[in-house]
Amino acid sequence: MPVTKEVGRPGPKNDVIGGVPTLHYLDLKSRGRGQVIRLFWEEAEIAYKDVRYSLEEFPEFKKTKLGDMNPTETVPVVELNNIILTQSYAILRHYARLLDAYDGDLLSEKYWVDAMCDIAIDWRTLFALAFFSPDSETRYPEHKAGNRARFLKALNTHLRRGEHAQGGPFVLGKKITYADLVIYQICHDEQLTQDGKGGLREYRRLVQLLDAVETRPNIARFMTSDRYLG
Ligand SMILES: N[C@@H](CCC(=O)N[C@@H](CS)C(=O)NCC(=O)O)C(=O)O
Repeated sequence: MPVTKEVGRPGPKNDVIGGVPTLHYLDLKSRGRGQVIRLFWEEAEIAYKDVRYSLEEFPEFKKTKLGDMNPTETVPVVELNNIILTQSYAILRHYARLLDAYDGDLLSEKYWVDAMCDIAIDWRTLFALAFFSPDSETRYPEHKAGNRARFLKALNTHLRRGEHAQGGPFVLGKKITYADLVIYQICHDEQLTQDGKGGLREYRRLVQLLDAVETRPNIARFMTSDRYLG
């Protein structure tokens, strides 16, 4: 059976979003598309219920409960007050709008935040294809030298040049957004935030963003808690 944990105490932000949401996701330690939603809720002080499905039990639930909730039969799925939300990045954008935070104020800022997130989405798709491929022994190293290097360079260049990113450390300068968390999580899952970020020496502006995410008080507390599973 999936393991369910209640995380945090419901506070004012839960009132804003209408209660305590439930996340259904795979038990992939602190990794994957669902983890970004957990990270967002940790940052925003939203208490949540965390339901984790092991890789062994997922196929069964995909055909039943999860498939009923989500026609694409994928996770993450979020439930709150009998409303089901699917598609991880649409979920993050929805919560940013509900909180009126984490996605900028000006329309041009919102565009920029969405665009930076979309680059990380494209990167994650290629990462997952290579990493989980039956030929991962050859495909993942190819991905690291090819697509991954291309996305790192693109994100770093955008962050250096982008009008709204000037002064850093985040995608929107001083304001943290959901896109910072999405970028953080793909770098984390590619094992680039660990080991002193040694693989990111060429991407100093990106490292500035990652360091700033890690030192947000709520994120730092999470990363050093027993909820962070690596
Ligand atoms: N675009 C979707 C992709 C969802 C997705 O592919 N989820 C993966 C886990 S990260 C999944 O459910 N894989 C299992 C499967 O497809 O059977 C999203 O962002 O939510």
